[in-house]
Amino acid sequence: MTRTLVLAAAQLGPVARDEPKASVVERMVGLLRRAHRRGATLVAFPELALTTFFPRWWVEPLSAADHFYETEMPGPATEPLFAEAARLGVGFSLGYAELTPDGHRYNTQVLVGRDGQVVARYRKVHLPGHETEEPWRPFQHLERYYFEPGPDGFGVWDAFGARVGMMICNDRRWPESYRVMGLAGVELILCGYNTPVHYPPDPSQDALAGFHNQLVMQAGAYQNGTWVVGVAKGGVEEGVDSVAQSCVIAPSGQVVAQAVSAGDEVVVAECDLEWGARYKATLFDFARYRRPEMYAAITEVRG
Ligand code: CDV
Repeated sequence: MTRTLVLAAAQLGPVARDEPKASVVERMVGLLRRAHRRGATLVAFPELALTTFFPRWWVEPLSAADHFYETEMPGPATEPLFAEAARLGVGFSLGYAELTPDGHRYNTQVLVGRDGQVVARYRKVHLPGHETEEPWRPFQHLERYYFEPGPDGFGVWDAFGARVGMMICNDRRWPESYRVMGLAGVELILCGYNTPVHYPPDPSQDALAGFHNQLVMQAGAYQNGTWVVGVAKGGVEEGVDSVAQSCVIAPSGQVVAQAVSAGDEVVVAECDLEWGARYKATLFDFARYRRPEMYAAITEVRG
């Protein structure tokens, strides 16, 4: 039996602080159509795709940033994307800032089926950065001010003929993210990101930003026998350069398709969903070879 999924990473270039959501959605609809023309039935968009990466600024009170959040999905801004995707019969994943009716704020990604219905919602588990303004930084990374850690953990859903999981940006650096989904039989992980090239706490990492981006996703794919799609909001956004390098990684750990620009770009790959089973049934036969009784520290000790 063969199961093939043609998927696309729809990379976005910079989104200015004053760019209206309607304009970003128009860009996304353009990318969706390009992906569809190239045969894709699933399109992955980046983290916080609808706006600039607003955690780079401190604003007080927090409610002054409410316009960056979505209170419904789909909502007025995103309806055109949902409508065009359903018309084309293309599903997608979309990262956005979520403000719930009871006032919770999450860094969220939804998975939308080919009929335009939301299939799954994931709220970012690992929130990087800091909680309060740190004036010494050239730009802020205030995810821990703007969002609460996702309370639901990592899910894996049956969709697009596959076992699909989601993670967001910093999650991709943590092996636990992949492993929890690997244990649930994940075959495809969709990961949107915004990654500044400059890392103020340790600038010696700057030159390695692209290397680390690929390193973690390739390792996670291989060690769990899963496809991984990494999709960036890249380029110089409000003066901050961010890693682009959107890519599709096979269960072998090989990068099979990659963006060549730091702007709006569609990267397409034909994915054999049976490929992962080869790893899961041999070298990474979890049931046969794992020793969970030896790994207790992973859940008992935080750091
Ligand atoms: N949006 C992110 O989660 N960014 C982090 C940066 C701050 C290191 C990342 O892991 O890419």
